[in-house]
Amino acid sequence: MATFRLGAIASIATKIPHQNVAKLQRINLVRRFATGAAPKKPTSTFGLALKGMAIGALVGTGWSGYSYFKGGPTDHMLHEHVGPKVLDKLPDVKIMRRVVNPKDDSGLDLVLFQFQTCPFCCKVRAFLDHSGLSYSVVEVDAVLRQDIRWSDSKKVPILLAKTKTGKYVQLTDSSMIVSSISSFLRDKKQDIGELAKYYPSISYENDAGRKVFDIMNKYFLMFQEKKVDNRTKEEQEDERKWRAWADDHLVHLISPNVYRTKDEALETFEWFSDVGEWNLHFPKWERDLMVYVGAFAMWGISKRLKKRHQLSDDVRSHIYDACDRWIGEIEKKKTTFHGGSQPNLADLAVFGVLNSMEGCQAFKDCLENSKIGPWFYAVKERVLKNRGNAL
Ligand SMILES: N[C@@H](CCC(=O)N[C@@H](CS)C(=O)NCC(=O)O)C(=O)O
Repeated sequence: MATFRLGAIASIATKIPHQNVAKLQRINLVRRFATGAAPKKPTSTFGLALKGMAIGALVGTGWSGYSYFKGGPTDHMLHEHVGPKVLDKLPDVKIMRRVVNPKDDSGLDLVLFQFQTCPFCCKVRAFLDHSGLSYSVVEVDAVLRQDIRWSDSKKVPILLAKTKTGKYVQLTDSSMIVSSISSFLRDKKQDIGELAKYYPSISYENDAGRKVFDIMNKYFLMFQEKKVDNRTKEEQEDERKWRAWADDHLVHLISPNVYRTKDEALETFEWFSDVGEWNLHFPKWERDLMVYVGAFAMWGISKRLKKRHQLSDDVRSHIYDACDRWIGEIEKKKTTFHGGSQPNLADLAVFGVLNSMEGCQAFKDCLENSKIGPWFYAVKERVLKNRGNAL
């Protein structure tokens, strides 16, 4: 295997102490669609099945939610490293749409498993679109998640990428996806399957004594040749710092804001349904299950998330502050983007996270009450300009 460098910083995966990984990388946002009621009174066998499913979703996800919030014994080995999974062929799933860019010569044949409005998935799409890559999309049912049954990781986004051997490597975690594909694009002689090995999944014990997983080196780019990144070490560090801020801080402000009240939660899920075209991709009962169970559950869960992330009841003020802090950074640089005249990976991360709530009242309020608008639309313009054709 070739020797890779971690960007300009001389540090390799195995050299980062586990405690630091634990300290650096926080628990990710958990969105379990835990409880809820079906919208209609079931009368037929079909109705009973629907009711059964809703109860199943309630009990099953309620139990996982309970276990998550309670924390559990650490019955597995801690600090285990697990490399990326490789599939001989693509799983048998329904591709719902494709983004095709004739200029894409990457050969990666990407397949993205996603929820259209999940902030982590929006981040990945912003990056893929800005990079002019072609990809296929599988819209995963957020409640039943049948299309990722083949995967050990039950979170989205998941990206499958074709390796030089013709097999598909499974990339999990939005920041790992962005870093590994970005490293590949800077030097396409590399094999994405080999690159992915530099981002192993590692388990560690969080402050609550619970075993959690994270991906090592997820904000680092891997190069064989120094010349593929001409930026200074400080610029690269700054990019990593703000990418981590998007994951560790900004993203936690989304749920408490978009599910602030029952009505806002329902409005948000109706918007999810529209942009995800749930009425086209799922039977009506499944679409309704996702909207009503999802909205009700997330309204409840967002209150716990608000507490967990120590947000005051005025959740809007936190997101306005975050938007203005981000813009303040760019104003200091006196550039259009954080990356200068072009968006960098931090711009795309922050844009992607905010983009996930573009249709929600919370975003409209941000436009009115913070300075985020001009930067947001400038990034959006770049992303759309480079994006392939959506088919
Ligand atoms: N660190 C992960 C977080 C992904 C994540 O939490 N995705 C959510 C959707 S927004 C999910 O799939 N949650 C399902 C679950 O936690 O079971 C990333 O950056 O991709």
